[in-house]
Amino acid sequence: IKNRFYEKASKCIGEYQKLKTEHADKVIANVTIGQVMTGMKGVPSLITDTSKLDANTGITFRGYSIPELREKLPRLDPAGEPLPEGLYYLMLVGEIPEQEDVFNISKDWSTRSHVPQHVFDVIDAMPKSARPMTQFSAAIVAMATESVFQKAYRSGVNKKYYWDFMYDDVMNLIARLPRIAAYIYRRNYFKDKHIEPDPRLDWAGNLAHMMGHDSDEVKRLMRLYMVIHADHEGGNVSAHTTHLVGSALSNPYYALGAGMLGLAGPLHGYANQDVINWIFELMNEIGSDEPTKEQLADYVQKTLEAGRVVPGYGHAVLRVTDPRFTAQKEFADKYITHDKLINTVNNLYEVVPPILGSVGKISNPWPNVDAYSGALLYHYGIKEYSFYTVLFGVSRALGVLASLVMDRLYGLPIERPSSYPLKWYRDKASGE
Ligand code: AMX
Repeated sequence: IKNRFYEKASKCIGEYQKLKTEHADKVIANVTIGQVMTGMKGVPSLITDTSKLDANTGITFRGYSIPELREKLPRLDPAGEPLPEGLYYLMLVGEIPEQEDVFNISKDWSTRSHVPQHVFDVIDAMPKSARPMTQFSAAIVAMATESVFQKAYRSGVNKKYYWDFMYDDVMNLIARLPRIAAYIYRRNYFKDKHIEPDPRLDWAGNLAHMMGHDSDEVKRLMRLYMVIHADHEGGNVSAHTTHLVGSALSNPYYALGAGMLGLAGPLHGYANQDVINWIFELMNEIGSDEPTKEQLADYVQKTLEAGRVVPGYGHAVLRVTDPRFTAQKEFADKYITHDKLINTVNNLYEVVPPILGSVGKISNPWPNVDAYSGALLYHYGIKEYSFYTVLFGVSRALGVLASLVMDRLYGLPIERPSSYPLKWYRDKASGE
């Protein structure tokens, strides 16, 4: 895969250089004060090849939508879900892999999956009350002792080989994340009764196994979960942070650690636990685990009146129901017959959008990925929802780290946009 990646991606180095030198003055967009004041939305300023988000059709990975990926990517069992190893290959190389390529990545990651003892020691040094994302990001940063990229840089390696060392770091890091995540899970919720990896299992299957959820059903869900959360183009907080920190030539352990801390925020990845928390809060307040649509509507209104957001709804780019939500709903419709939490999530899908739509200022009233994921995990017995963002993080690493290898191959520079005092914008607005 490394050779195939280089063969394909190195062709783009010339293209990048040509754009940089021959077309540097070409204007591609105007920036408005509105864009600056609303989080730089829609300002084209990043290069990300792994995936692209369209406001009206959702995410595509190298041109393939989620339904297409669920059909085309290799899987273990014809009726099952695709293996995330295949998605990683697609993001990196740009082609749908063969079954053999995917098994090779599984084997490669399995051989690279040993986590150094000091990383577990760092986790164990924290109180169990430390949030799982605090433990997860600290463990990732602690693993920077292993960085071959950092060693190579310090020994003076030529910059044209950076990508090669980055590639190895990234493969090691991805291989070890399931072990770290499962360790935190078993530490926090199962009294430190840890489970060793099974080298015969695939990457996502092994994560479910090490968490102590060994059924085929959970492994199937975990594969779907790891595929749909892997990437969402370059501008979201976790992807952009990883890219930005990497642009200073920080090692990928630092870059991903920083990205994960961004993912931990409630407007981003924390929303997946917030949704479940909010649903239990509403069931508790209403006094029923099967609230009616009227009761749900009242509670949504109450949430808005309290100046809170309705978690799992809205998006910075999307203007339709998130296809990642739809993929999970289809999964639930296929495999789950009656579950009160899932029923409530489905009822909220009917109730919430018209209410948010009527507020006026909310750009997108439709559900995002986080509106469904927690209910599925909960149904299959992964009930510790304060852990859910870690699962999002394990998956998100696939996309942001594939991009980081490409960043170093293209030789992207340190990122450094300009900032001005508020007065400067005020002066611009009044034409001064
Ligand atoms: N509930 C209530 N209000 C909402 C809302 C929601 N679900 N979504 C947006 N709004 C509000 C915003 O808070 C903002 O209010 P303000 O003007 O008073 O500050 C206003 O509507 C305009 O915001 P926007 O342009 O529609 O959205 P945005 O691009 O600024 O933010 C997002 C996008 C996702 C942060 C926002 O929709 C939100 O907070 N959603 C709930 C949290 C959530 O589900 N996050 C997960 C997103 C997916 C992910 O990254 N995992």
